[in-house]
Amino acid sequence: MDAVECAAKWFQTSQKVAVITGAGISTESGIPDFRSGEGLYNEETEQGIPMEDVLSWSFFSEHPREFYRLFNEKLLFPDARPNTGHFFLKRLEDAGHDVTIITQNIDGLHQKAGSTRVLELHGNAGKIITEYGSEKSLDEAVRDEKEMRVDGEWARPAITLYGEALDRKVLQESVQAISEADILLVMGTSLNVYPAAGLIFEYNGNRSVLVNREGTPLSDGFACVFSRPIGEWVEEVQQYLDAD
Ligand code: CNA
Repeated sequence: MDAVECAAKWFQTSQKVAVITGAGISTESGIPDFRSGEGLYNEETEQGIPMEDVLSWSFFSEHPREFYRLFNEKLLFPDARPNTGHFFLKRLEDAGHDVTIITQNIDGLHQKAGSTRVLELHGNAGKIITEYGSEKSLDEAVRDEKEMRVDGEWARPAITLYGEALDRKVLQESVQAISEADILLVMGTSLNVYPAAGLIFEYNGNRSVLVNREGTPLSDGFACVFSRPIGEWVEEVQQYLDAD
């Protein structure tokens, strides 16, 4: 079935919607993803270290100055606004669906769009964690290129770095939402990063939809695949729903 028609039809008869999103849902807000042609992974530091290695625990602990410089420069987009894709998910919620968004993104744009149930697998770049474990807004931190501090306490960005474990509670809630979902919608992810990518196997139904510009290693397992920009898919699904 066509990936617009199948999704639109399934939304009409699905109460519980689980959505897995990745960096591709935010590119239309001007935030680069990692693996597209213009993505961040094609960039490297002045010393030739690829961005993927920069975002690791080992790089952070060994080169905090360089880490903070790149974090400030490449990962913070305080002015980015949600786009059609984020707002579409909020509209599903407004229409009465029970929507859980499981996101790999650290940009907070689902919340800015108004979605209320957002599980952040890799944390949030707009937050920090202090030395003694309290979570605060990044705005409260005094930061320079070398480090972050809040009220004298050392702090770090509240994001999961490569080499670090994901938050167990967030992971458990994600598994539960996906396993109970009537429909699984996956948007803007290359399905390359685990354990996030492996969450699709928790889905028990046959209403799975992938909306991603490029093919992924797991695309064949989806019932419907749309291989164009998310904005186009949303527009076409919306037209279908409005016409009904
Ligand atoms: P990725 O590996 O960069 O994949 C993104 C996918 O989205 C690619 O396959 C693209 O083809 C696709 N894509 C890009 N734009 C569009 C579009 N407009 N419509 C449809 N498809 C599109 O990113 P993943 O999320 O899969 O990788 C996981 C990493 C990326 C996570 O750890 C994130 O934290 C990290 N990341 C997050 C952000 C963010 O928060 N916005 C930005 C960059 C990287």
